[in-house]
Amino acid sequence: MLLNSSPSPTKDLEQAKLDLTKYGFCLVPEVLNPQEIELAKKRLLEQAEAEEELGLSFRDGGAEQEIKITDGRVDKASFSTSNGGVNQRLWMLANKGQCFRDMVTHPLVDDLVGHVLGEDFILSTHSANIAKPGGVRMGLHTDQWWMPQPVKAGEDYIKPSEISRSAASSFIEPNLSLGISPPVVANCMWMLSNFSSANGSTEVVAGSHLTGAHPNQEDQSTYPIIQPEAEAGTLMVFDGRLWHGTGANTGNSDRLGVLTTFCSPQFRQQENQTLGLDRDLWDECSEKLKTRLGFKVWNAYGRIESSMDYLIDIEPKRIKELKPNKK
Ligand SMILES: O=C(O)CCC(=O)C(=O)O
Repeated sequence: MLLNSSPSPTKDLEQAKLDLTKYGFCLVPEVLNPQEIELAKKRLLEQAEAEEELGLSFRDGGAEQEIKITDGRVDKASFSTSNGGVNQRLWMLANKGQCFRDMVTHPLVDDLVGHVLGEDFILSTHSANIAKPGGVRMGLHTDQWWMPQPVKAGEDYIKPSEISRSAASSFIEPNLSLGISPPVVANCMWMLSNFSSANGSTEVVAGSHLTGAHPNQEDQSTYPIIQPEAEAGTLMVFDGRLWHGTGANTGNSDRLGVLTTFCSPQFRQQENQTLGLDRDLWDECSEKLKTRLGFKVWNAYGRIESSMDYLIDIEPKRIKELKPNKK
């Protein structure tokens, strides 16, 4: 059932877990103190400016932005200011500052993401979204749109590799007698500025995580969308099934948010954290961070050779084609 109310920000973690279960999200205020907010903001804005200067900046959310498809592939150049992009996205934050790496291993993440996914989970994507004035609604979606729906034994199903972001009708109106999929993703939004409906606070539909349905991509006008208003330093944790998306920024200031998305260890990470990690950071990564980045073998998955290896190395020993010496 879709709800028309929002949980209040709370520092009581038991209440936050109840909120996550009921509403699909919770808000914990003052998780980052004023110094931590300033540090993360400074690092983010510096990085954003440098990426812009170097032509590396990724922009979306433009009202007139046209996403070009060339030879069946999305043209990367579509995501630029010259093509009408507005909101600036920064990816692979694990490489871009200690303040961001600290978010991945934060004790509240253990507790609240662990409440949704269990003890073992890995970083799927660590990104920032600077929602800028003029940016339009992203549109509601879930963070596990690719999750196969429950099916009746022996009946036809959508082949897993053919599931698309545009949500087939069986995803929009699922057969609830078959049950619903559990969460396999949980997301953290670290608010680095005050979030309001004017500056594009994340749109959410409370209770949507328990409907088994995905939002209709064509028409979202009837959904009871809420935009939580909260102070900088607040952490919003949400269930991967929750309908959500960036709101339109109709104000005149940037909304700064960092999204740390986790998935359970049997799913593919959105950013390739193990290949993408800056090699120079390896020696300073704690075992906990390495585990979160996906270097820990999970029930023999993610290994290179022996399934008994606990962590894989960043420069693993690769056993190549061999021949015995004796012959
Ligand atoms: O920026 C936000 O508020 C949410 C962003 C989001 O939903 C996404 O990037 O998938």
